[in-house]
Amino acid sequence: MLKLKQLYKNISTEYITNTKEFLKNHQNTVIDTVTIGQLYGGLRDVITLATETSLLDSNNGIKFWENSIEDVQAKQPKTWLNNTQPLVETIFWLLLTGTIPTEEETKELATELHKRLQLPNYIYNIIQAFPKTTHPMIIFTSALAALEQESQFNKAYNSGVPKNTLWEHALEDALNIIAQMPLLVSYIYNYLYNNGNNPTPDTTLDWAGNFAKLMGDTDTASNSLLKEFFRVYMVIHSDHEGANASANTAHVVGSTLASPYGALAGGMHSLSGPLHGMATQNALDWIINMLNQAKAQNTTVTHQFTTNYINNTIANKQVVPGYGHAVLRKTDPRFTAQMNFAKQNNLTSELLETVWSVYSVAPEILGSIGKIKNPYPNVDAHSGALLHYFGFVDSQFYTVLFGASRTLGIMAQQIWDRTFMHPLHRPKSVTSLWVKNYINNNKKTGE
Ligand code: CMX
Repeated sequence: MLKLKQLYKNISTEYITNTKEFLKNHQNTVIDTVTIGQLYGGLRDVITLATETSLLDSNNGIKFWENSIEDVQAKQPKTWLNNTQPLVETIFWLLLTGTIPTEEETKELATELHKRLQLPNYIYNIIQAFPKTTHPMIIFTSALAALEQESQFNKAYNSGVPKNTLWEHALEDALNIIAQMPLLVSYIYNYLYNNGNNPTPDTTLDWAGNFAKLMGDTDTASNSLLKEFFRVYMVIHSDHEGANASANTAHVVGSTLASPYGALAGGMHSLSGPLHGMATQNALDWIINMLNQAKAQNTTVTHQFTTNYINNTIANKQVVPGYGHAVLRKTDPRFTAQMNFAKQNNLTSELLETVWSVYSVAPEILGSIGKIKNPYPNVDAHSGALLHYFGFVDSQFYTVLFGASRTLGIMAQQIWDRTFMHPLHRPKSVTSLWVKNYINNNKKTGE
């Protein structure tokens, strides 16, 4: 048995047994209430899910189990690649088991993923059937939905396996999906932007190193800058607790016992909205548009220019992409991690400099508007400028890259969901008439 599977089985069995035993006498304990403001306000702060893989703190950002991004960077095992950034294998291992793998375990997982690195031919045909003007997220989500044909989970369910073994089949699908991701994403990219030229995979590398190669990295060093970039990029985007829009969507779909492929396809549709993952595309386009406007006016992006540009965006009833967050109330550590990566590697470009100069003034400007709860940048404010630096200039593709990374967290969550045997996710909704009656009746009864 794969060491990851054995370890997960041991850890999750003990964890879930202890948790269920602890919860047995607390079924009616109240930990949250809902106000009318929250009911009509996207359920902000309402606890609706228990998800094990990560937890988001409004001031300190994401922790994968107990580990911040910096902790993962500090604790990662030494590997055969001379890398400085943590590997996808390391973060997936951590998300699934709450432990940091050894070098040997990392290598075993990398080898296992390479063994599963293949796509059925019909997926290539489906991708090629799309006009090249199609948004890449439409191609990506369509391909994921089509790949459900390969689901081992569905086969097992339909053959009548017991419910308490479904997690094993979710794990099978998860490993296949993660392994397939570099081929799927690079194939879409090369089809749309690289005349269909697909580099050969390099299975001596890790997941992200091989992905960099498939995306055009010509530097053969195992720790080339692009490989290191994709390592850190994939790690920081991998998971953002369970109730963010895409993971939550995947949770709901998976709770119907649709396969991990179906859950992921649903989650990726959710990621493709401009208030969520599509903000990564919009944020770079917004910065480029600002630079173009400044150039057209023979000026530079001064404090006053940025203020006017932001105010115009708001006056046009649009959002400033890459700023604000439903949970975070400080600068997103994922923004900082990318800025640190760029500065530590002496990366400079007009776009990077502009992202940093906007960061130095935008929080004050956005804060002065009054209504925005978090005037600080989120992850999406930065990633586009770095991707552009590495030659990925087609911003429409950025959400697909975000999706490839978020697959890691969503897959780990699906496996935990099936191991916990969480039931169908089906909360209660009410009508506004019901709400009015409830308020009126409570007033009458003085409650
Ligand atoms: N620019 C302009 N207005 C903003 C804003 C921004 N960046 N962020 C929030 N606001 C506005 C809201 O639209 C809302 O306005 P109305 O009252 O007129 O409807 C008001 O400020 C209050 O919103 P909030 O409570 O601060 O923010 P929410 O929790 O409702 O929304 C988010 C959070 C992320 C959707 C919002 O900040 C936003 O639209 N940001 C820009 C898009 C973005 O970067 N999304 C990516 C988030 C990270 C990710 O998922 O990848």
